[in-house]
Amino acid sequence: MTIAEKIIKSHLVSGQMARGEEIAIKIDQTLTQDSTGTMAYLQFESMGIDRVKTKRSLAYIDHNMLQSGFENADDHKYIQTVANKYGIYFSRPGNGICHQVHLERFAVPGQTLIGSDSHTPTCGALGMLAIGAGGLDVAVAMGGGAYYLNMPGIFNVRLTGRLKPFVSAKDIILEVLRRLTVKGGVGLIIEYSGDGVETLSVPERATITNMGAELGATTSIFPSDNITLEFLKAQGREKDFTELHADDDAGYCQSMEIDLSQLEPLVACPHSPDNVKTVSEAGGIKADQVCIGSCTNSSYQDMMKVALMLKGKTVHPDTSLTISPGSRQVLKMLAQNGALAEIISAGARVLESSCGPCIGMGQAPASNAVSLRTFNRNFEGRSGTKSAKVYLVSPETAVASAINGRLTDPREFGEPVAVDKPARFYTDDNMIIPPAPRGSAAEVVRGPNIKPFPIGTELPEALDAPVLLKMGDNITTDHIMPSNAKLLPFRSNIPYLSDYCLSPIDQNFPAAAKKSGKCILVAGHNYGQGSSREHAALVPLYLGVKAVIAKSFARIHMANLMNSGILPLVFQNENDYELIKKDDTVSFENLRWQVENGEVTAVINGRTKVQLKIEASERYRQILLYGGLLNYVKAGSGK
Ligand code: MIC
Ligand code: SF4
Repeated sequence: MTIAEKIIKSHLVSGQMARGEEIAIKIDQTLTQDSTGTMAYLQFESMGIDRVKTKRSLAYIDHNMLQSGFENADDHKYIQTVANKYGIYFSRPGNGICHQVHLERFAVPGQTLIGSDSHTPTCGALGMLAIGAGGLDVAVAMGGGAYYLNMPGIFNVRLTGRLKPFVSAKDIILEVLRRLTVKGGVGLIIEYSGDGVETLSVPERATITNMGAELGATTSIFPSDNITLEFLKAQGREKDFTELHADDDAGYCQSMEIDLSQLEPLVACPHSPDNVKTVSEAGGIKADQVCIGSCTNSSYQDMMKVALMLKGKTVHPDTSLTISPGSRQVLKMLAQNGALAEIISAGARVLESSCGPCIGMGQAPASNAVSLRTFNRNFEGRSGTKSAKVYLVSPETAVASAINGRLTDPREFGEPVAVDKPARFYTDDNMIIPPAPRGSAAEVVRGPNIKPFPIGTELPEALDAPVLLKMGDNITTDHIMPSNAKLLPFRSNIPYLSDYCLSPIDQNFPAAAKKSGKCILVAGHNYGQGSSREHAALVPLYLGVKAVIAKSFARIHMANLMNSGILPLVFQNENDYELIKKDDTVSFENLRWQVENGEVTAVINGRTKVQLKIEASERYRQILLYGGLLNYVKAGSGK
């Protein structure tokens, strides 16, 4: 068996472990962050369960850190008090980015984790089966419900050789993205093996598993070996260690090999993480801004490399350099050993340990600016500036470029820097607040920004609605429900967000949808890639979107649509995409029966028939009949 199969087998609640079959697995741990957490906890509360039933559940505050009004602070208070009441550990603002802190302090090899954030697979670096999901799926798991997914294929990436100086883990995952594209991982778990694995530290492995999300993969996973043990020991957690390897005769659905010694520094060019070139091919583009941090590249080792490269240098006068260490553990260690002083002396702008510029919470670049970032997503407009061009690079490339003021191959930089793995990390969990003991009185505080969320209604027998938008391939959840410093404070306020839904594609869509009261969306391939935000389903639900007809869907978004009771319909014949135009009327008859059977006929303008299908299990088709997962669970079907 592969590593992933071993973990799935030991957690299997129902189903056959055959590729594509629906399986249900028991979840050991959950995590939420604040921008998806408020919805997840509101949904959890509405399920009427008195305490979480997982081994460990964590609520992090790391996204909405700019408190420019009362809204974010209200959300923090709500999450802190709800966590306290229901048995959830609370990681305070300032303690760090959820994935980095979870890797340091909580991830356990061989266990399962789901998180309401698409980069939850980061903890796969420690041999954990870690999956990103919508908030409602996480709420159900907190309540002790299993997590349902289609058994993925297991794709083997064999790493051989050793990285050359100035080439780093980021370049490995950019190479995987170059080869597989942002759709290449759909329906797959990416499992790493080969002697190259032993040359990579846990934080390096985490950069790779983190950005596996950009492949559309269900998750990515590394073996749990001596390197894992060493890391856990240094975190004072050796008791959490179990060894995990694939069997020699493990069967993979596909495989590919990467010789690490052949790699060179790479860059993902605008506006997609798979638009990968070598740094030298991309040329010496002028860099207006360089941002180092995010859940992809903000570990102690990354930051130490950055500090050593910056030592004695000054940032180029035309370039702004920001640095956000991934956790308080990292920041404190940099402060203690003097590295922070080097970073400050070089002229970097040091931000707090949080997502920051990665989710457009500050540091929006200037008009038409080029921003080089060590992050994982460079979708258009995500930085907060629509005309900005974001390039994704390694920390080494980022520093070399910040000093030169233009995209620079770090191998031109001078002597390579070496960072030792710390024998002992600074481990003080005093910013993690344990929940109130069972049975004690605990009050949940709800500020005025916390608004009720929409709930779907039973699927009707017949439906007709206009097509208000026709879109192309690879529409991201950043298009569907944009996030930036102005909108993130309203993640608990669906009515407010609804005025911005799909606005990067058509500014008039929200008003048109409200006027029409019901509508249908049409899209190409990979609709809903990117973030796990269920706002990209809840807001359309609020606006009356009844169905999305697409060539294909991204995994988490499709689950979020179904959980909200919105039909995700796939063309049986891709070319039929041409038969539907904006403003056409689409009608369905006998809809409940058709959805139950997974095949749906749509009639366009009362004339043309288009054959569609629902690529989901029988259980999900039932959920659609109920008008969403919450109704289904409340009806007693949801275990
Ligand atoms: C992201 O990177 O897009 C986010 C913000 O972390 C999201 C979650 C969200 O939209 O709140 C994610 O990746 O799931
Ligand atoms: Fe935060 Fe960015 Fe990571 Fe999302 S991708 S969790 S916004 S650091």
